[in-house]
Amino acid sequence: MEGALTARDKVGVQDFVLLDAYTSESAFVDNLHKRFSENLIYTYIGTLLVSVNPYQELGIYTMKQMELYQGVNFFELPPHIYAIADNAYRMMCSELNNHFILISGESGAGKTEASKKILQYFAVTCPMTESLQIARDRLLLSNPVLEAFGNAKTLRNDNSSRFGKYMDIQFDFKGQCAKELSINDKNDWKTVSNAFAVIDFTDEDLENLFGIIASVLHLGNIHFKEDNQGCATIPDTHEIKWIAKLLGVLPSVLLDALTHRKIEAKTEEMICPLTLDLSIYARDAMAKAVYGRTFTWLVNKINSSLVNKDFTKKTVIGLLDIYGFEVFDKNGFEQFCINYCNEKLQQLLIERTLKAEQAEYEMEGIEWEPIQYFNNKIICDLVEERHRGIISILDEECIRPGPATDLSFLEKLEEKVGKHAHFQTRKLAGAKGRKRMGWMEFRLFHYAGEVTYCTKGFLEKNNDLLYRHLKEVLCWSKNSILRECFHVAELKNRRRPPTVGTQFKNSLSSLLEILISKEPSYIRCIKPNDGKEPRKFDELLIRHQIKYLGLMEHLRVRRAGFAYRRKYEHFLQRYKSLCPDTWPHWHGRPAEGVQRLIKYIGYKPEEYKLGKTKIFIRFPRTLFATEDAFEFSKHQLVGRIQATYKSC
Ligand code: AOV
Ligand code: MG
Repeated sequence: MEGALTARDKVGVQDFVLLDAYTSESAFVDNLHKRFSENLIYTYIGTLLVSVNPYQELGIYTMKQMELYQGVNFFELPPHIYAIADNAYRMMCSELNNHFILISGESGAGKTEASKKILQYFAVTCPMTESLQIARDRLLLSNPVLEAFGNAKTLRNDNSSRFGKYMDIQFDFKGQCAKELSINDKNDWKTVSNAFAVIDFTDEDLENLFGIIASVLHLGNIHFKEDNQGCATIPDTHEIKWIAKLLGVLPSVLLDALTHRKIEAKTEEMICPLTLDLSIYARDAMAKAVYGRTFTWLVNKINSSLVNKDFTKKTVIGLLDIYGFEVFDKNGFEQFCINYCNEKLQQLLIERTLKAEQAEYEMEGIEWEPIQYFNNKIICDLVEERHRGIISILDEECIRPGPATDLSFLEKLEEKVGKHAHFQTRKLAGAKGRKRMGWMEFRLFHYAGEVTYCTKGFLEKNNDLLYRHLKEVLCWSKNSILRECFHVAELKNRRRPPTVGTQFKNSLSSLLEILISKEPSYIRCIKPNDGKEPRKFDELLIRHQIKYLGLMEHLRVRRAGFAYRRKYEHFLQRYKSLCPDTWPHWHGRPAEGVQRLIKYIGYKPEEYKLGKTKIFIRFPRTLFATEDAFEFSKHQLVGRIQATYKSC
């Protein structure tokens, strides 16, 4: 009917590939907005899922929904995170290869929630043997435990992940029976303590663990004073006594280690007092080392409780929920690391998406025009290149003899990478209407936008050295967790441990190695507003995220070649009712059936190409028309069946 609103006008299209004005960012935003207003938070770009945080419970994660999506072809149902999970699972089963689901987006966009939904979906819908159920419960319960220790409230998110989490979900093909599971991931104390019991923690473990956490809190309360010689003292030893008791060390030894430093000359050891600043540094370094290593211990402990030896075939779906791109008013070393990590993941996405697309056309023998895109490798190199990148420059500044400061590091940066197209020095800042930079700042042009970093604290955070004296105290602690975290062997090792920046770079590179060997699925999360409010669609904020998530680029890539591709079998299965030759059964080769079918419904040569195993459709309108015809024929069929039934 002319003039009437179609469903598409009201709720938008469920796949951006189907947008007529697909190059227009406004059309993209408009489609997202329409859907968001209807509480439709999920939209596809091909097989990539775009998700907008609703900041409210929508009732779309029920058992019923899980059942609905189980084993159903990807495009047959409205977009959902369950479809992504199910698709990855089915591909893994049919191709017997490993997959990973990468969830990205800025802080508060809904990444952690998305990863939990996927985990729950697998837990509920995947076949399980008895012994696997135990492993599954442990995996699910590791979430609240890790969140209790690894998350924090930030300006952007009340439950912000401060650690990157990658987990492999292993699947066993022997099992048959999925049981319902009650899932409670509320981050409250009861859940956490319950979870501890399931993941094999003894009472002693817990006592030691909480002793450590309490000691870190008490460490923050220690105050130093300066004596007449400029040396640090601790006038009130009340806190020291508590910490010593909690950690199982002698109070006098701890006090000594917080205010003195051991220096080794060739054959002898000298003890010299620390200044006020150095004592504060030592205290903070101790708190960080104790908390950091205990967290690593916790992760290892959980991992060992998850090891399952019962698998016949081990294929996995990896789930990566990582801290999102962060821009605050003041950005320090932590934001620098987080944003570098996001830069690397973006690179992976670009390479994998474009490469995969290109490889598929090649494999299927289809010609296509390569597409221009911004490859952010140049920014990754700026940060991580050996000897020349920012991390290397920072490391050099940390180890070189002589006085090095955050400012001298900044000067080195300006000298060595000052002319880089993605770096801006203080001197150039303010030009061309850009915001002026502060005295200690530099600016990076990330793929996601510009971020101004303040170098204050960079050296100290990168060094993060725990004085030997304090290490000794911790090695001899009576707390068994701490003894596992701090080994005496470490004291004998005179080599400097790698800096925090380098450790981060290395762990990122091993993560990427794991990911590169697996088949990817992507979920891109968008935060609709800064106020954590439901139903509020802040267009400016969303446009910015669309840009830096590279969604328009991704869409262009999907559209540059062919909007849709489908295996001959699947295409035929869905649309066979449209052609008398193929309905109700086609006994020949599927490719031939598809040829008959599209000839019958009148596809023009420029509208499609036939690959080796798939049909490629260039324009969405072609698919629309086919889909509409299919819907129409379905109603007729139903009508016919009803009519027959009535006449009986
Ligand atoms: P993040 O993981 O992307 O941020 P979260 O997943 O923690 O963000 O989401 C932030 C908050 O948004 C959650 O605590 C929920 O209140 C709400 N939320 C997110 N997704 C949904 C959903 N699908 N349905 C309902 N509410 C949702 V960070 O870890 O800070 O980068 O570092
Ligand atoms: Mg998170």
